[in-house]
This record gives sequence, structure tokens and C-alpha cells, in this order.
Amino acid sequence: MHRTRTAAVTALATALAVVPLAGLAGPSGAAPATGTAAAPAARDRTAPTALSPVPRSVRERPGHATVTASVDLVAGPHADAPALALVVRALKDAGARHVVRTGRATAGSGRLTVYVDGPGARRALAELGARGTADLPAEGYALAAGSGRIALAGRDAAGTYYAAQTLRQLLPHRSRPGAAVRGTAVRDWPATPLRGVVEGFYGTPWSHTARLEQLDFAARHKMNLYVYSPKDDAYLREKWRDPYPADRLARIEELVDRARARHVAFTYALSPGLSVCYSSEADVRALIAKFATLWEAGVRTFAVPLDDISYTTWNCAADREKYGTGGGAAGRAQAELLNRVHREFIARHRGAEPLQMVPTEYADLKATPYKKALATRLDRDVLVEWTGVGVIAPTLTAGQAQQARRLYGHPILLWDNYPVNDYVSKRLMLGPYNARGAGLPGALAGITANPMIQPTASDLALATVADYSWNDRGYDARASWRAALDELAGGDARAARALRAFADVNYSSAINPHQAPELAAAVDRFRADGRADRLDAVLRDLRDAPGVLRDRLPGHGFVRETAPWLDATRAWADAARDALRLIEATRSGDEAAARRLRARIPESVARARAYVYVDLKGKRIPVVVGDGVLDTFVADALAGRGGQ
Ligand code: LOG
Repeated sequence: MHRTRTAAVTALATALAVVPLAGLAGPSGAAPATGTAAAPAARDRTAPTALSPVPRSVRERPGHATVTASVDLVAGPHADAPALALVVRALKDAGARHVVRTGRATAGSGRLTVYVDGPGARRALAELGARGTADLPAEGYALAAGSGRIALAGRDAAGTYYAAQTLRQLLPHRSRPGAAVRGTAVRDWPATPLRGVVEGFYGTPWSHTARLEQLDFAARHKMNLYVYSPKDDAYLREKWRDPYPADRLARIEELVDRARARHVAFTYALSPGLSVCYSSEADVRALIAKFATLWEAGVRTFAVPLDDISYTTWNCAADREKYGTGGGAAGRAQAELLNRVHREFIARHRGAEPLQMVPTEYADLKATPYKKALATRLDRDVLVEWTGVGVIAPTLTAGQAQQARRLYGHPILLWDNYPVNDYVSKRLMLGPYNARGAGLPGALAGITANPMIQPTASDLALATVADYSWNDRGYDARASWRAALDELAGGDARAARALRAFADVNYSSAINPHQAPELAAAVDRFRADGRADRLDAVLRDLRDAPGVLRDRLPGHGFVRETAPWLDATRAWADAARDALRLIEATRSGDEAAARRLRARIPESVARARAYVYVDLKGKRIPVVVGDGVLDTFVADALAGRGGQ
């Protein structure tokens, strides 16, 4: 995971540069945003963004393709409609005025021709010296640019869509035609079939808008799964038998439609475990009936999570009589229920995806009667979710995933509890996905990440999960994280710097054990060289970061969601700057200044500790930032231990 930039990444940076052509710098500001509604307005950029996820292979090739005012689009008869829409938008964002769908390219027209799938794309790829899609894995794609044309082709519809997503990143943002894109050939495919997010935490569920935005975000990052499973939505747990009121169902329908248009499978997860009677025919019917209403709403992927329930006490006497007691009995009961859902619902609906389930034992690799019962009795096609060794697995390897596969006897869908913060809601987890070994995605049916209660703030970590899940071998946690900061900042360099300083003090978690790595390094440097001016500059930037973010990203979900942490960051940075002054005053023997600072610092600290996050139940939870670094620095200074 902690790899240096690979040759592929470096090659990429050069291959994707837009050819600088004299006099082409257009006026800024006119390009419409391609991102979500919440994304900050896109600005003109002459260089394309780095490709993320990093493709399997990117080659530079001779020639270039210029975005002309009018572009010919030659699409195969079955070309994916969302992919085509995305290609058109990306071309217009790059300065094209018209994109005209046509049967074949007109030789010598001087117009850029873009081929998407079909015989045209096949021929154009060959002419550009790129291989076709025949031997690519599912969702793979080939893309080539050069000699006045661009060709995209997918192994399947999703592959074409991902080719279009890559084209979107490859093209610059321009408000007028003329940008020239260097000759490039990309060949790419995912490391694991399912990649996405499981909204599976306790606490305030995401809003409807946040979910819609999440689906857009997923698509941009080549993720294809969203599991709808918030623990505090009563219709999914306590009231699992109850039908939805019309307005709620309409909202789910909207999510399903958005997901479909983004090649994301919307998974509806119903958790009956708090009250289900496994041997009750009525309960089996109720579960299937609820799924049937969701099928009508367009859902094609279903899950039955049975985590965080008791499997030693039954919900009805009939179960004890039928199954007996113990883990093996629970495994049998669950397998029977799920098999009925599988056989009587999933198998009878054409187009339904394999059922997913979360076992009650989901966080270890111990051989138990419960797992044995699932392995031997649960229908083969059902995917079993598993969190790794530990609910929050500090590390994960391909070997562990293979062992889980053997133990549960089913394909394993990783439910990774990162960056979820429901168990430490005082904390934001803004660091990258880490400590997951190379080769892990290939041993799994997929990777889903359980996010924070704060949806937009989760994007930093989720972008890195997406990068890892798509291409673990090309994954560089810090490079991926920096790309995520830039994306969240909407290409605004000042906002990106402020975001980085803020994310640094909200970095630590089970998978990133060191808090505030950049600030801690600055403090260490100061301890070594005594250069207070340098540390003060770092602390000043940290102090200003919340204001910069509020100014540069007004109304952005990120600044709304992180408000108490932003306030605490500013207050802690103030306290730390005073602590630094105290160290300096003491060193220079300025007793009066030292006394004044000593009196003032505890007040700043008290203020810094007073900012709270208010949870779903109204509980006020003081937030932490830079813990172990900022507080320690201040405490050391007060104790006279701060200097060299
Ligand atoms: C829950 C999950 C929760 C997470 C972290 C699973 C499968 N279930 O211990 O809803 O967000 O821990 O607190 C869980 O992880 N159980």
C-alpha cells in the first residue's frame, strides 16, 4: 500500500498533458460543472486532472486530437446511453459547441471524430494501434486518442461508461474549442467485480440529497454498488414488515433511477433479525412481500443483513422447538430463511442480482458451528459480507479473504468499516484507505466501505477506497488522497491546501494510526532545529484553513458537516501558536510575556474543547482534532517542556 509513485503513474502525468498551443487560453468561468449539484463550480483548467482510479495501462502514442467546435460522434448500435451522454458532456465541457451523432466520419472534414463502441470504434482503435476489448475482463475498456480522433470501447455497457468517465478526466475544461489532447492509449479493468459504499452505520442517516450525490460520486470513481442499509431507518429494521408510505417509496425510486443511470447497483437491505421468527410462514411471506414492492420500484439487488442481533435468544418459541439452541441452530435457521428468499423471490425474478447477506458472525476467522451451517446449507449464489478480522479491521490481506471464502463457503463481499465514525462520533476520519494488502480485491466478490455520518466529508476516504478497489497494484494511498483533496476543492488550489491542513489534523483511525502526520513532522522539526518561525507559519495556515474553506467553498456540504471540527481546529491552532510564543518567551527570558501567555492558553484550550457534535438523540459530543499532537504540544509548553 505505501508504494512510491509507480512508473505507470508517472507515465500518466506526461501522457495526459494537454498539448500547449499558442493563443488558445480561453476566458475562464464559462464551463458548466460536470460533478454533483454540491460540487463547487468548475473552473477552466488547461491541464486535465490526473486519472483516478489509476488505469492498468496508459501509453503515450504519436499525434494528438484537437477538440473542434463541432464534433462528429459515431456510436455503435448498442452503445450505452449514459456513456454517450457523458461523452457529449465531457466534449462540451472541453470547448466543443456541437456534438453531432452521425453514421460515419467524413474524411477531411477537419472535425474531431469520437467513436463509441461498434465497428467504428473497433476500426479506430486498431488504426490508433490500440488493442480491442475482446480479451478484457468484465467492465474493462479501451480508449485511444490521436490523429484527429478518439475511440472508446467497452467490454460491456459498464466498460463503455467507464471509458467515458476516463475521457471526462482526460479532457480539459475549456470554454472554447481548440484544446489539443496528446496521443494516448488506455487499457483498463477493475480489480474486483463489486466496488462501493454500504450506508450501514448507526446514527443520523444520510439525507436523500446526500444519497443522490453519493451515486454521482460513485460513478465518477468507477464504483458500482450502493447498499441502502442505515441502521436508524425504522423501515429497514424495527418496522421491517411495514409497507412504505408513498412518499418514501417515491424517494427510493428516485435513487434507483439515478443509480441505474450511473451503472450503480442500488441494493435494498432489509434487516428482520430483531423480531423475525424464522419458522413463521407469515414472516417469510412478509419479507418477500416487502422485497416485491421494492422490485416494483426498480430495485434489482437485495440483501438481508443479520448483523448486530442475538443468535442465542430466539424471537419465538417455535424456533427453539424447530432448531434447538446454539450457533449451529441459528445458522440453520438463517440459511433456511435466506434460501426461501433466494428460491421464491430472487430465482423467480429475471434480472435479479445474487442475494447478499451479513452473517451474525461477521468479524473473525474462527471455525464455528454457525459458519459451518451457513457454509453447508446456504444456497451457493448468496454473497456473504464480512468485515475482516475485527469489526474495524486494522489490516486485511488476500490470505485472510481466501480463508473467509473457505470458512463461509461463499463468495465474500468485504464490508469494510472505514471511514465509519458511528462508534467514535467525536472524530472525523479524513485519511486515506490503508493497510489493505495488494491482491485483496482479487480474492473478494467486492469491497464496500461503510462511511461516516457526514456524507460529503466521507468522500475523501471513499475516493481512495475506489482507487484501491479498481486498481490495488497501482494504488498509492497518499497520491490518491491528494487527488481526492483536489477534487473536493473543485480545482481551487487555496481551498485544496486548506483542506489538506484540516484533513491532516483529522487523519487518525484504526487504519491510519498516526494523527496529523504533517503537523507532527513540523513539530518534530521545530524540536530539532528550534525554528519557531517555520512552525508558526504551519500553525497559522492551520488556523486560517477553516476560514479559507468557508470562504472558498460556500454552502458546500463539507463545511456544513464539519462545522464543529472547523471551529475546534481554529481554536486549537490559536492555543498552539500561543504555546509556541510561550516557548519563545521562556527561552528569551521574557517573564512578563510568559506570564500573560500562561494565563491565556487554558482559556483557548477550554474553547477548543467546547465545540460539540450533536447526534441523532440530541447528545452533545465534544469533538477532537489533532489529538496527541496539538494538545500535547500545548501541554508540553505549559509544563516547560516545549523547547529544544
Ligand atoms: C455494524 C455497523 C456499524 C459498525 C461500526 C457491521 C457488519 N455492522 O459492530 O452497522 O456501523 O459496526 O460501528 C457494526 O459492521 N457492528
